[in-house]
Amino acid sequence: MFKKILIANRGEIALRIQRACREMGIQAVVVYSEADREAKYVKLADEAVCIGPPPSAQSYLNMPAIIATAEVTDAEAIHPGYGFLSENADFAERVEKSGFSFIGPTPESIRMMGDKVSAKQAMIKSGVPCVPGSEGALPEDPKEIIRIARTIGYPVIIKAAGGGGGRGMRVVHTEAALINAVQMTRAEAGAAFGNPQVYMEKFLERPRHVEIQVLADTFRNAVWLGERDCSMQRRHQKIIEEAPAPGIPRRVIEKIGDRCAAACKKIGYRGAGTFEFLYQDGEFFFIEMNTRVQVEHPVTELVTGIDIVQMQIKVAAGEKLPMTQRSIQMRGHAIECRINAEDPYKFVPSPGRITLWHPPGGPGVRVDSHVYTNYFVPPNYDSMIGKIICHGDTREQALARMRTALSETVVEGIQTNIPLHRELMADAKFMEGGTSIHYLEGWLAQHHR
Ligand code: MV4
Repeated sequence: MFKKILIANRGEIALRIQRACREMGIQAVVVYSEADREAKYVKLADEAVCIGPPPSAQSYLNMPAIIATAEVTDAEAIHPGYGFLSENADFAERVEKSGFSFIGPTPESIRMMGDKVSAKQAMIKSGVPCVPGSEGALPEDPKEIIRIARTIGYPVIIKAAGGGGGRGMRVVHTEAALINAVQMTRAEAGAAFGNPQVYMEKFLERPRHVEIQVLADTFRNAVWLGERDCSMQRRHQKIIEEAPAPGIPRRVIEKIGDRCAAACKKIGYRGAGTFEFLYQDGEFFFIEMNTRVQVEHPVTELVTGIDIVQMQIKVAAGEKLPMTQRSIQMRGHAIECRINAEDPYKFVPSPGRITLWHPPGGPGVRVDSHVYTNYFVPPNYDSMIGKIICHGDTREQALARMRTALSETVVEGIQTNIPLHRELMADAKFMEGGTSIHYLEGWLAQHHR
């Protein structure tokens, strides 16, 4: 096992990774920007090195500074967390070429999944069901494109191969609008991602976003750890996630989970990963794969009892996965509310000093946060300041615990989205379960315009 790991991230995930290290007896080195000097995880780390000014381009995205820090501190591995360099194949490659272990998949896997066309082709080959669409990238010939769209049937969606997470997409309802939409998406994709390739899919009108968590080791063992429903989102920013996904038959989930684990074995995947699906009318359709630990991993940890970050570290160190699929049992229900420093209804960021931080507690309540009373939320990064995750025997109990947790939570000095969460936890449709990816935006238009 590694003796020392460098954490190339900030905020709550930097603290989360540090806790995994501590439990495993591993020394933790953190890198931080000038804006994060007073962060708790910086004070708690075994070693901390300032790598640059507040803008991420000069700190958390500064590959030479991060790799140089690993060298001078004698770290053996680098954990990238989520965001920043976590899905950058070139970074993973440079880390490994410099003699360190990258705590994540191989650069080849990251590259394959970063290109949404090659990701989808790999999934089709591995038996994972995908949204009906073009076989690979769209050809140049407009006649061919029109023919493909007729075969799929309107509405269709044009997506950039280099996009993902909602960037570089266009919905097309009629043949008259098709060619222009393809050209526009190509031009934008070329400028934004340096890759003008686009592909076409049937546009699903009211899907849910349900994802499967996987873990794989370097011996071609792979398991899936259940699903998460992440449909409650606004502008591709998730705000509530839960496990299991309400109302989906277990046999349907089991079939898709087994396909995901089989795909990992087939492509030689290593580490933690997430298969993103759209779920509509009882069917799963693969859209993308994320090759990092995700913000919402705690809901899976609470229902499986498996520490996903520790597993990432173990398999990166060349250890075998300690569990088999049969040994994994799902227990109860977990819900996560992301706490953001922002106006709860206008979503304008609200950085500044937190004058009072009073987190919730009690049975089945977990708080993953790096903030404290007198902490200054810097304006330079994502507005998420923490997560409240509640577990219960049933969804109703998890929800009741979340309502209590939110009622106990006090954050003063900045605005947060806690009032929004309090309303949603008492919303009849949310309480019923199974709302689509469009629910929150419709709800906001109705309740807060
Ligand atoms: C789709 C879709 C409907 N049909 N693909 C948006 C983010 C990216 N991961 C894929 N996305 C979508 N792809 C087809 N064929 C609708 C979305 C989508 C969405 C997906 C997941 C979560 C939130 C979303 C919000 C708007 C659109």
